[in-house]
Amino acid sequence: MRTNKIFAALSILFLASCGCGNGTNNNGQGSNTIPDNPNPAPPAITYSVIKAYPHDTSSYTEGLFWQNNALYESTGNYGNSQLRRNNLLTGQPDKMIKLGKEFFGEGISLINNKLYQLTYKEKKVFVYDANTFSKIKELEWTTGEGWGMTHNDTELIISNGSSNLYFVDPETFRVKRITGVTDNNGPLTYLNELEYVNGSVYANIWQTNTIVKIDLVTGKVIGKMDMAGLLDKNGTPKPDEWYQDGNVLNGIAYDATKNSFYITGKDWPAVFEIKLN
Ligand SMILES: [Ca+2]
Repeated sequence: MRTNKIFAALSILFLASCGCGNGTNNNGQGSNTIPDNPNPAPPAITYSVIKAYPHDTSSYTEGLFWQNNALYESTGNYGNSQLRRNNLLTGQPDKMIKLGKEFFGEGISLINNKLYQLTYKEKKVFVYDANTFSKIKELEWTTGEGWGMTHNDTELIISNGSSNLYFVDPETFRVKRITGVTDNNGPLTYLNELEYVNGSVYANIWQTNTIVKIDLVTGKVIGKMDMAGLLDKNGTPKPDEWYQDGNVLNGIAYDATKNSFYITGKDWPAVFEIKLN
């Protein structure tokens, strides 16, 4: 018995000295130590609004990009999902097709003269001829939901509501690699509409007024754009309830010729041309 008591006493001493109990912080550092922040908050990216263009207020924007002097748009909601090629000046499409009412349109991208359109929960990806909008084939997206899409030189880049970006072979739709996106608070979820520009991806964060710039090598957020009040400041104010109904910021397109971005949201009355400062 004496041996056991000594052993128990030594055990308590050991636990107290090594700090193995539940009261110790996880990084093994003393509670009075303030560690250097290895991942500071990303810097703000400021912008200037150049011009406002009309946007169809029945377009629940889920995908947006600029190419061939037109604004390509995918819209969501069951029964009102479309693929559109819009005239920037009028907001109206010169080409448009409607999806079946059982499909909710999501991200779009154009690569190798083919247009790809994700669907939200239906796991279908529609592939169209970029000129005629005639459907070439259907593919499957089974890695969660379909949210945003853009592309680099050879790969489609897809978001699904998580903190990951998926790099996908356009022909096979196989996921080639995954990049986890983090900011100073850790993994950044709800990455939504995407836009690839010169090695970075800009992403809308769902249900916020924030667009982040992501370094695709590290997955780190390297800049943050605060788009709060964009409609209000530019003459089309909306009450808070309107945004709470889901009409949130969502839609980033990049026009390399002008070095401008076009920014809109779900059912918004305007598309804003902005330039980064
Ligand atoms: Ca986009």
